[in-house]
Amino acid sequence: MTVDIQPDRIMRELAELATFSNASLPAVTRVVFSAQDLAARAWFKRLCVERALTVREDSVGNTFARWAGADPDLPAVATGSHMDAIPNAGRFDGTVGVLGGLEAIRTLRSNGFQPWRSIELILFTSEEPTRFGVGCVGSRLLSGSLSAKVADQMKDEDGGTLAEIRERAGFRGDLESVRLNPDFYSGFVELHIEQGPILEREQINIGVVSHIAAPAALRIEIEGEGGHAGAVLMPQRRDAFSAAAELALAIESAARRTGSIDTVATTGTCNVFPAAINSIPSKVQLGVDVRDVDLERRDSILHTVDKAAKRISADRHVDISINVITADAPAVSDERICTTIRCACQELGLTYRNMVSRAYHDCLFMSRICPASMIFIPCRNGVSHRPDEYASEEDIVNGVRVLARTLAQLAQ
Ligand code: HGY
Ligand code: MN
Ligand code: MN
Repeated sequence: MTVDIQPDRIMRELAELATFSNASLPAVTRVVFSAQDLAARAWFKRLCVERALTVREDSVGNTFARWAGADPDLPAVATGSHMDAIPNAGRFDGTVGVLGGLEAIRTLRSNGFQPWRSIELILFTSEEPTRFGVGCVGSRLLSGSLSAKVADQMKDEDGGTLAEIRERAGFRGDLESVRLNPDFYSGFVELHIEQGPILEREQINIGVVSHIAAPAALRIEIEGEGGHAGAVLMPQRRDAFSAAAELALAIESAARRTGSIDTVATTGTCNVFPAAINSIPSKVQLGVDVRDVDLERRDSILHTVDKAAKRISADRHVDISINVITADAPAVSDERICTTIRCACQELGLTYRNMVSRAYHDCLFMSRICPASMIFIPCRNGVSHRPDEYASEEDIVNGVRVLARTLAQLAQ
């Protein structure tokens, strides 16, 4: 089966999607349920309707575009990704999987392919943790990995709850209804940029994702004592920021010391109060991200963070509280789907290799309810979550061609 993708169409759509943003190009900012996100969703739905796909949305805004198969009662094969983007991001993270999925479906259809199983393209809500502090909200709810009640009470930095914000965005109904049964899909494949340097460095066309690393997110509150930066002498201080800095360094050194290159830890956010140059910080809030492909090693870091916090709290007479926001298990891809992806690469004459995804994706949660895997394409210098994130037309087209063949094979 020939799978001749129209490069200019998907490149044009990726460029158009990048304009739905609160940043000036090449940067993209598209926070979930912002006006830009809602405009991008409406644009995407129009594309799906134009392609005669049946579109539905659930009560958290996950959007499903279905190509009915010859036997519509069989569990469908699914693909998809996200369109929300963190502040000052690039334009390929997530969007290649959403528009690439649409392009794969259009191409199969125009080549006269008729799937036996339906093929469903999913646009997941809130893959990025930007607004509610939790990543993959849509796919967590869909897979039963996040309680509907807890989700609806999640708040953004203005104190708005998910319940209020999704309602305002037009997504009503009980969040419980988002959850899908484990046998709802027969398989899921996500196309995504690697967000790392390996494929480009090794000059390999396609990554077949065998594992997705186990992510954890912590919110750490440190409370000391404020005061005048000139009048309070050093021995009397209980400086919350100095304690936070010591803890951040302890977290970094714990990740460096596990003996494995697969352990990573990042203190990504730091809010200081009252944030005045001549006032000793009385409160600090840290956002910490810890990951590893090995669950035990990832959890050993969480344990080390806890111990370091107790030591620093005693040494510096500050209070430290750690709130584990999420701590997820890793995902192991389905071998049958990985083999199907590898066969597609061979048929297309593309080089490929197995690899770990160090970023998390909606596929991490889809793997909780159906066999799943991912197709990676190279991105320039491995850069992502930055305006200079870039994937070439050739690599995007390769990824879409492999996805199209894989979906066709799985939908037989
Ligand atoms: O953080 C991640 O791994 C994903 O890009 N949201
Ligand atoms: Mn991302
Ligand atoms: Mn992503």
